[in-house]
Amino acid sequence: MYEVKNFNAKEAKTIIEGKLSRFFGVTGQEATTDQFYKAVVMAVRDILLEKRNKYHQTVKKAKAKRVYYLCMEFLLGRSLKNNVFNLGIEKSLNEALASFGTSLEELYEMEPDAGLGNGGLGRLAACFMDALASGDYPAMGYSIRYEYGLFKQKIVDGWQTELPDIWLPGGEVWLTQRADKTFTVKFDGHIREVWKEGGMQVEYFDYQEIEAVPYDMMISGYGSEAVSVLRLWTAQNKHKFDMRSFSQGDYMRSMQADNEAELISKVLYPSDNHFEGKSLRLKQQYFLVSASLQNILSEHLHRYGTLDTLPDMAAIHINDTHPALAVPELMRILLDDNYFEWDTAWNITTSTLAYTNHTVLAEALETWAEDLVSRRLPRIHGILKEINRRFCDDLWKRFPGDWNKISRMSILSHNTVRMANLSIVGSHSVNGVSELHSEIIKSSIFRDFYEYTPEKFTNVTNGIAHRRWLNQSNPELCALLNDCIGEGYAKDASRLAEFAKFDRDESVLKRIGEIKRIKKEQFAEYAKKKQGIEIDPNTVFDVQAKRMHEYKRQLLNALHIISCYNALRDDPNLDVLPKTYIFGAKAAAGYDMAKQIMKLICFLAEDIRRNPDPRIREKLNVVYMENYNVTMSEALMPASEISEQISLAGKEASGTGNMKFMINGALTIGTLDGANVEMAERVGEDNIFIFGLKADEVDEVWRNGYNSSSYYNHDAELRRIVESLIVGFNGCSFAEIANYLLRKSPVADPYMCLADYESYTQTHHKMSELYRNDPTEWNRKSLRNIAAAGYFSADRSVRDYAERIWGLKRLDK
Ligand code: 26W
Repeated sequence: MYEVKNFNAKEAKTIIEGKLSRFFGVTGQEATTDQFYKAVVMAVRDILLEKRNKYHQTVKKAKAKRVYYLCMEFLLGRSLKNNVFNLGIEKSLNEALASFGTSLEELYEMEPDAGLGNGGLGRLAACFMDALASGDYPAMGYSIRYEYGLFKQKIVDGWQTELPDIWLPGGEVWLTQRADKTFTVKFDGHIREVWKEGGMQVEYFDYQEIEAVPYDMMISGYGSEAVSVLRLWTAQNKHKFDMRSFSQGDYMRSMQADNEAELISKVLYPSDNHFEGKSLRLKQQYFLVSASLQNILSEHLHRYGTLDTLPDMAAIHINDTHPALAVPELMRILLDDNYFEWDTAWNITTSTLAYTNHTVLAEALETWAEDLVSRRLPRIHGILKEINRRFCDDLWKRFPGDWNKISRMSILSHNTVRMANLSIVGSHSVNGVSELHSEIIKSSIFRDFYEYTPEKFTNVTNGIAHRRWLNQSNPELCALLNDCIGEGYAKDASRLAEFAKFDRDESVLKRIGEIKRIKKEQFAEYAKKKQGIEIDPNTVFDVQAKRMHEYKRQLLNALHIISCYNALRDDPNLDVLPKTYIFGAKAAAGYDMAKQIMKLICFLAEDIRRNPDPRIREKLNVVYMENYNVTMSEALMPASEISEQISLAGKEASGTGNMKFMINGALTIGTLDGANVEMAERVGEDNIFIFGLKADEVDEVWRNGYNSSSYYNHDAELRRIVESLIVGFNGCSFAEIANYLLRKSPVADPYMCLADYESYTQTHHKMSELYRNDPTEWNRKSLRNIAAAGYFSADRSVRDYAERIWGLKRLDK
């Protein structure tokens, strides 16, 4: 294991003073907190660089295979705490900082979140970078250095508005420009086929050139030798500044090319599970893929002198279909730049690439308009046509005459390019992200492909960076764990299982309750400071935190709260368990229904807050946390007692928030969807609260024609809730939502809130009863959840990928 040498408090102090003086011209007495933050980051970066260089030598010497993880999103959050923890330099730094009258805790607050992602897919990629380094796997992530990450959410009168997320001031200290690794990416222009000595060659002319300049970020492993590198590309105009226009006084024109080029890495698309065929997004995807592949291949060539061995030395991962142009781009580089024969090039391509699917929602599946692709990327379009021609020939041989099947599987169809089909055809491995999800893709969206090449399909259940979500976010719980089972679980999460032995130890169970209470108080303070909102830590914290989406059913949660509110309005003396329902969620900017649901929750919250009867307010509180992000999540997960994982079964590919709540001891109320299924298997069904239709039942109800009104007609409680929606909250009617649940067309209640309502409320009642009547048993279940959460560590996920998909070995010697 790598140890940071000579980094005691005295040495740390000298280094920090050196940075302060050289970069800011101040002494430790004069420096601001922001200057301390930057000085410490620079010191940590130096350590990371040294560790990385050493590891790099080891990888080189061992001629080890590497993984390259291509992803449009990395939702990193903050980095300082994670790196300090993983490098084990917390104590020295804190001692050094104390002598200046500051502390790491104070500096952590100076760091903006790097919000270069929307939700689950992006956070998973970030967790994987950490786990890869901790598992001593040689890994590099590739993405775009968006100038603006996911928008900052402001809620005005219940309505979400989006403000730019300015993260670079404060975030840029983590980035090292690598101008020496700049590549050129070409767009537009035309193709001409010409006969040359070696045969027919393709000439590409009149193209536009964009420069891809990389910025590297380093992520240290924990208790390991490795450092992962995340390389983020920035787009620049290759032909800097149009001097002629400028000197002719046409300033605007001289800037135009710069602006157009820079637009590519300007902003992250704030959309999650919804595809929009925007030209700029296509350009972003190709920009990422082309720069990354040029980089990977030129380094491979430099190292080994041939590209024949690429599949032996490199695994390139396509994270969802967003980087699927890696398939034709890799072919292009092999064919046009390195003169490979088609079949050899195809063999190398498919042996190197692997693809993970992260969603089954039809509206998320990317299909680009073929004429857009042919205009922006004419050479790539030509290669796509040839890939498809050969693929359809193969299909014709396997399924002669089955035109329907062939047209379903075709990559090009009805003037669109189907990115999922392309990803499957161009990869040697296709996986889903939970057992259920991996089964669903085989039997539904990718069924034809599964029947064609069953050996490609596999599952890797998602996992979380448990050191971030447990060790760093919940030191109080870790102190208890350390007392009971030692500290080994930080390195090996499966050792959390040893905690189960304490499930009859009253003092341990009591401490679990006390720790939860402390985390709730801390969160209440945080909410007060952030949003001026009062939360009573004596109430149960019931939390739903994730992107706002119909399929995740925040609306189902709201319907249940409305019913509780109605009951309390009928009888304010009702003897119920006092609860605070906490929501955190951003909606895609153009997603109206999601914004309507958000508004309902905010207005409901306000209505309750303004209720004149304190007996109601004491028992029911609803809080909508503004601008939910990674850092807020780190404060929220440890404070949660009930975790809402209530998507319509079959729709949530995995979920990873569910795992973060679980490892912090929250009890889950959830459907048998995504990874909830495996959580239930591991923790035992007595320790999780499962409700609602199962995935196959959902399909069946759907096949027989789902009729939400039948539930409405048979359930007086539901009728009362819908009535309340129409009457409204805080002076605003939500008749539109009532209509959405019951309308004639388009289909009413598309995510079946009404079908699952009864089972959901009953399960809530069961949980409340348990909490009130048997707090010890509640804590026991909490303990069992913590003990069973080890499997859901990203360390285990990346090990699965490494062994079963990438063919990587860990390099810890
Ligand atoms: C093209 C628009 C778009 C953007 C993002 C479509 C789809 C996406 C992502 C694939 C959506 C996403 O984040 N999916 C989530 O991935 C997580 C990690 O595997 C899973 O845990 C979640 O269940 C899944 O919704």
